[in-house]
Amino acid sequence: MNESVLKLNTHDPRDDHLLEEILSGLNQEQKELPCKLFYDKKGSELFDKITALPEYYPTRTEIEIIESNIEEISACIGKNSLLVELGSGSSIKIRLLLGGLKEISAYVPLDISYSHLIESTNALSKDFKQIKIIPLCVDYTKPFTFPDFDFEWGKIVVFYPGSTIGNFHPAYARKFLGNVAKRTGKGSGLLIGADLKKDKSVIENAYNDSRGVTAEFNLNILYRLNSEIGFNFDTDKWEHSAVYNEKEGRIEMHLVSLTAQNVSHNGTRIFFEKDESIITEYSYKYSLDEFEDLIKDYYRVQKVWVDSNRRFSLQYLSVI
Ligand code: AVJ
Repeated sequence: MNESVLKLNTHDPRDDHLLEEILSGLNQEQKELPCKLFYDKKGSELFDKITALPEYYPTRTEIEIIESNIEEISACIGKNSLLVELGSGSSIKIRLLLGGLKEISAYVPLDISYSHLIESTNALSKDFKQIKIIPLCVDYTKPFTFPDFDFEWGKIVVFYPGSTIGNFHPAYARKFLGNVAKRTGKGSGLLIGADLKKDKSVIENAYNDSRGVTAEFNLNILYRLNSEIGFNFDTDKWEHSAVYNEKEGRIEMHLVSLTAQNVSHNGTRIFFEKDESIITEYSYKYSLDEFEDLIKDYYRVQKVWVDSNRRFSLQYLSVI
């Protein structure tokens, strides 16, 4: 077994209150389910398929930005840094980064899923034998402390790719990034991917692909609620919908009820009108100015890289 896996915090911090969260979301006026429910094994596979779709530009574009600017990115990260990734790096992005960086002190992936963390750590450590990898099993949205590392490092640089920040309401995103800044300290870095505002049709097509993979990804939530939580959703009576709300600057993913119907859980019934929807995800898009405004209380923008179509941005921010 890989030695670094032994250093894992073996407590799986997955939310014990998931059922309460689900039920309270389904009791709201506008019903809602947490988007973290997407990512079981099936959902993660579907997400990987999404990232390869011709319409889904974010992943491909961010990879292209990293590839074309690796020297500058590497210079921002600097030598001897502790590279901390929010979410464990199973993706090609962290591989590109680790392959292009000057000596870093260690790579520290944080992930809520213990098994995901072990898998990606094992895979990465085979290919990057010279890099110290210290996986930590934590819910990075909750307060946590880094262990006392028995080696020196220059500064902490947090890597937060994929425009995952776009899944939070802006007010929460601001608070969350503020907490990251407080935890890492003045002078630390944040290398973050943020999807940009652009033509509505480009955005909507990315979430309504012609092969229906995103629809399958969205509906997978209902299969999970049935098999893991004990709901009885009739999955044939639900439809995927994704619309760009221009005023709010966000994609809204919904599951739409095709008929009036009841769904029950443990004797509790939840009623849905025909055409009523459950919101499963927001994906906020920012202009560069809006994004700077979001982070300016905690960070200074040091560098912004965008693709030639100005669809996506990768930014290096430093904690002030
Ligand atoms: C990469 C997780 C931020 O909002 O684009 C893709 C997930 N949802 N298609 C995004 C997603 C539907 C996604 N994140």
